[in-house]
Amino acid sequence: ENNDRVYKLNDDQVTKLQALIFDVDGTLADTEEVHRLAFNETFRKFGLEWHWSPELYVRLLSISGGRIRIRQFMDEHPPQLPPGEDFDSFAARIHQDKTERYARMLVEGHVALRPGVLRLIKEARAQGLRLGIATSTALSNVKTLLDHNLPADWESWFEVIATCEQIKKQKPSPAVYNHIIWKMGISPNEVVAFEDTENGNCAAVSAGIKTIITTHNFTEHHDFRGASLVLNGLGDSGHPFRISQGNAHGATFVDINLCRQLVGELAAVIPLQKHSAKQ
Ligand code: XBP
Repeated sequence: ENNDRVYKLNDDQVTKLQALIFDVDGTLADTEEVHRLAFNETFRKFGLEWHWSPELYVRLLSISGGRIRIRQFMDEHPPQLPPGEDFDSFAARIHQDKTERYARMLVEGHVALRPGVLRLIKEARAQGLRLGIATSTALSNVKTLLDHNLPADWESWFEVIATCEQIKKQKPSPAVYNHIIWKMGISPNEVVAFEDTENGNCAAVSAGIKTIITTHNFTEHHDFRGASLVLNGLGDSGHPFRISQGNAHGATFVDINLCRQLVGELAAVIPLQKHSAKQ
């Protein structure tokens, strides 16, 4: 009877999950508050009257990349320039000091990975999935965070680590994601990306990648249109996530199975609804 046949798509018709790509700040770990404190301590050291409150920082996070964030802030709050400096060189010098300060604070603060991050990365590795990092921060900041939160060989876990040093166009541009997909030689619809900001979500979605957003207090109000899931975190067994957008297919925490479902891999068997007699 045709109506109750189950159609199984053959392998080359099914999109298979190949890779997970992680943003860093706010996604792998709750680092934005440490960034904010580092910015403010550096401003004080440079004698600047600037103070980025949490409320102001929420708005400033709409600019990806700390140096550009400082430079744009300068336009509205022009500082007394030291001799021989222009806005660009002064912003770069301030940002360099902030980056060195941030590294110290990250280590002293023992900032840990967000719940579920290590579990998901290990599960992905165990299933042979490829891993990438797509971030607007500096490679040195990624190394500081992961040197203190992952085993010593962690760099070999990530096939591509794309940072603000290689990718000049920052999020919401899709450039960083397009770069990783190209380097990996895979299709964007075989990937799930993890982000925490509107810019990050825009960057991945416009690269054709499904996104899982894990929000925090700096970004929970952001507009995440186009995201597959918006959650308060990855969750863990016994610690279910809270969903604010999207369909988790009954899952209560993010695992590889859920990622496979998001790319459509596990929908390969499409049970046809029995046509009701009265049709
Ligand atoms: C987050 C950013 C970064 C940080 C500050 O990067 O936009 O600019 O806020 O770090 P992502 P820097 O979410 O892409 O990881 O000062 O090093 O930019």
